Amino acid sequence: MVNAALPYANGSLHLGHIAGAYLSPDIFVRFNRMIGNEVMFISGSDEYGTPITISAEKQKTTPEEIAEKFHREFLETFSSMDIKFDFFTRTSYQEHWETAQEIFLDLLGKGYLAEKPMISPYCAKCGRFMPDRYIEGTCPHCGFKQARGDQCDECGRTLDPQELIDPRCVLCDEVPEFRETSHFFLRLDLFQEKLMTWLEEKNFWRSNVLAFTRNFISAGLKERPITRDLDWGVPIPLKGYDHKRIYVWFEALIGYLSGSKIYSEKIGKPDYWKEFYYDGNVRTYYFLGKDNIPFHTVIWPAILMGMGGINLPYDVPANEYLRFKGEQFSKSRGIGLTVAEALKVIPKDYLRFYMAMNLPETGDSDFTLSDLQDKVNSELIDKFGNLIHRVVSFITKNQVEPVPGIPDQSDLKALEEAERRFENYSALISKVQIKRAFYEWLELVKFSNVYFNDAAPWKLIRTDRAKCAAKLHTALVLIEYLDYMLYPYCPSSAEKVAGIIGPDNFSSFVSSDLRRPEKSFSPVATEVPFEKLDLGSRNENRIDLRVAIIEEAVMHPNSDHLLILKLSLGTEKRQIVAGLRNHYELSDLKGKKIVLVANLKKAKLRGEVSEGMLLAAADGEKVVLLKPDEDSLPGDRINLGDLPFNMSGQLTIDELKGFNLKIENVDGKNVATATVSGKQMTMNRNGISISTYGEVGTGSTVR
Ligand code: B3M
Ligand code: ZN
Repeated sequence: MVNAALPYANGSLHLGHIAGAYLSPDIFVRFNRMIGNEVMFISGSDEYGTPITISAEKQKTTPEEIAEKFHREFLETFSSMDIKFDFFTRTSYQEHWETAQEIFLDLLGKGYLAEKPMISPYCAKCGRFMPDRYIEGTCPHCGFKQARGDQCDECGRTLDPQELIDPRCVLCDEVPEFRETSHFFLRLDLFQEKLMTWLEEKNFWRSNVLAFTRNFISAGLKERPITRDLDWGVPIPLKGYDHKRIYVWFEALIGYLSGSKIYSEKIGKPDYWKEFYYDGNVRTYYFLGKDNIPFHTVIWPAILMGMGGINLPYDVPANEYLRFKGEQFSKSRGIGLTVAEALKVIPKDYLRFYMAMNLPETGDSDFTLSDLQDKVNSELIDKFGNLIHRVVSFITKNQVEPVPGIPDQSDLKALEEAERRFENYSALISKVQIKRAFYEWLELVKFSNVYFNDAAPWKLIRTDRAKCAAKLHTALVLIEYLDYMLYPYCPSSAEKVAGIIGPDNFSSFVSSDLRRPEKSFSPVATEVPFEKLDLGSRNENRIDLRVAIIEEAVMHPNSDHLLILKLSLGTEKRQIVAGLRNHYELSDLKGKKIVLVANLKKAKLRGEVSEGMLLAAADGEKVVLLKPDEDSLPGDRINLGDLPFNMSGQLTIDELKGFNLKIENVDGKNVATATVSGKQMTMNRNGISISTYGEVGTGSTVR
């Protein structure tokens, strides 16, 4: 049973998600099926919880819309990467609600849930209890003004809404009261002993997972609230709890179970899921990023123990983080690539190949486009692709039929080495050491190149045709081993190679097949199986330019020439501080579309947060805002020439100045330009250049 963490349906998946929780299980599942094991592979959209409701608010839409949009997008994203679940469920399915509610009542009936009073923020104007996240105020630790009731995004500390200074309701700005309300708690404390005993058998777990879990439990398990004041979530199956819902981190975990039930129904075997959850011989794996560890090694096992008689997690191989040039992937801060953005320039199997070689299994790892290009070209293409090309083109050019002969020393050594590498590889993947297993493949690729060079068929062809045919046959057997080992990592490339060296399909493969020296091949002439990767000139466009719309403009309280502007970037809200007071009336700014540098380091100007900088042209006396084209929408990306923003993270003001932004006259029109790698490029949205609101002299600087 293989489960992968249910991603929140509130944002696009980026390569950090894939390397963190989804590529490894796909490789693990493909491998297990290849050697004949029976697997069920489940994941799905996690649609509830405040991440979705907050996104909905920001985008002035509904949580349903957000969840629907990203659930669809996830299905496309995973299939675009050949990540194939048996079923990708979603927590808004009725069957999921029912399963979660059954378990809730089961645990309640067994005394594993307790109802207790709790102090919660109540907003008189909104007329209801507010979730912690909906209370904003000044952080008592760092003074950040937009701290939230559950966590301060500035200093990262978890908070209780009562700690906030000047707390306000984010929806209506009212000061909340703190009233008593009642919630259900999971009695985690009752499972302390059983969990500690269960952990004793987990000495094969990854050390960071085991250490984190042991610390978490030995710190003493307390009862944990599992209901919240929310309208968006799975309803509580009891009377009198209208504005309350089951907490996302209780019901989402149940999504694995409900997903396997729905899948079993879909394939017409309604009880199939029971074979995976009640048969003690079945191993259950949970793949996730490290921030989800305690939910899967403490909370979920406790729920399962409470249910009784159902399989507990066998292994929870959590990965660490993938970083992009040293910074953690983050969509909102424009660091790293979404899957869709990466696939625009890199074929899926090259992404899978590089991420598999670079999996953050025991520590964070770095992802850079140049390293990807080097590794793919040197390991996959030059070594493996080239070997196939040389062997197959020699056979087809010389019309030699590769047939097994009497193996000599080097042939026996070759078959023995292939078997040895395959066994190591199998043992490593079975222990979920996906990256290390891949290096066994790389070693066998190198060995196979040496074998072919030493065999020197181009000499044998003249002196001993039979021996030549035998050498070529052994070379093809080596390539077949390599292709089977590659299949879990790069399935579509492996299938392509299977088509070149001789028709085969991977679903029927069992390792004993490889010891079929009588195996016949029918290689077909082909161009080199893989195209070299050339990501072109290094894209040095490090400016994340976006269209933004000014929703609000007010005077800065502590300055006479600064303004505070509240912007919308479509899915995001930003506040910036701008020195426009002497150039624009406030009323003239509201509703204006502007050009924003979105990846500037966050700054504080006279005590007010500024997340980014708007661009305007200045020619001495006038300051005129840059003007995106009529059809542009907030959030649209603005490129420099044909160079999109290269997702390389944040920029300082000085680095921005280095791009020498200025107004140039292009085809009779004054437009905004920037200099990248020595070339002057026009700012444009889909080819439409960026002009200015009103006249300004050619050569004016833009800042
Ligand atoms: N959605 C957190 C996350 O997306 C949460 C995982 C649920 S797994 C049941 O990282
Ligand atoms: Zn309110």
